[in-house]
Amino acid sequence: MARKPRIALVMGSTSDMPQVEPALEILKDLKIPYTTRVLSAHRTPDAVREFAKKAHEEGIQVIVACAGAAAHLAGVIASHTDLPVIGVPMAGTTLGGLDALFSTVQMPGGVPVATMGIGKAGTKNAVLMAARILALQDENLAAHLARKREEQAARVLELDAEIRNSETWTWEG
Ligand code: RP5
Repeated sequence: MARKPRIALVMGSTSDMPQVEPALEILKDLKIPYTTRVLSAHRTPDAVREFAKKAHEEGIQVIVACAGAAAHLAGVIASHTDLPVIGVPMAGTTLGGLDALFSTVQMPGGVPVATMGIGKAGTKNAVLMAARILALQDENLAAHLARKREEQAARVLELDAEIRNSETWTWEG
C-alpha cells in the first residue's frame, strides 16, 4: 500500500532539478516517502500559498524548499505554515548561489528557515536534516540513520587505508 509523503521538496524551477535529484536517492534509501513540487514564490505565488497552507493536513512533516536567484521560496512557505522549513540556496545564477544564500538565510525574527549550504551538498544535507527530525519519533529511522553514518565513516577509513598504501600518496624516498 502506498504511504503518504512525509517530506515535501519544493523547487523554484525545473532548472533546479540537477541540484535536487541526488537527494531523492537518500530518501528512497531511508524509505521515507516524499513528494516533489515545482512552485515559485515569484511566478506562482498563489500556488505556493495554497501548498504551504495545506501541507500539514496532508501529512507532510518537513518541507525542503530549494530556490535560486532572489530566493524567497523557503521564507514565503515558512510564513504560511508552522511545519519546519529547510531552505536550500540553488547555484546557477551569475552570483553562483550567494544571492540565494543571502535571500534564504536572512529571515526576519519570527519566521524561521533552517538554511543549508549552496547546491547539491545543501540539498543532501537538507533531506538528512529532515530525516533526523522525523527520527526523533521513529526508532527504525533513527537506527537506519546511525547505520548510514557508520557506513560513511567506514568508507572514508577504507579510502584512507588505500591512500596510505599507495605509492603516489606516500613516498618514503
Ligand atoms: C529561481 O530562479 C529558481 O529556483 C531558479 O533557481 C532560478 C532561475 O529559474 P529559471 O529562470 O531557470 O526558471 O526561482
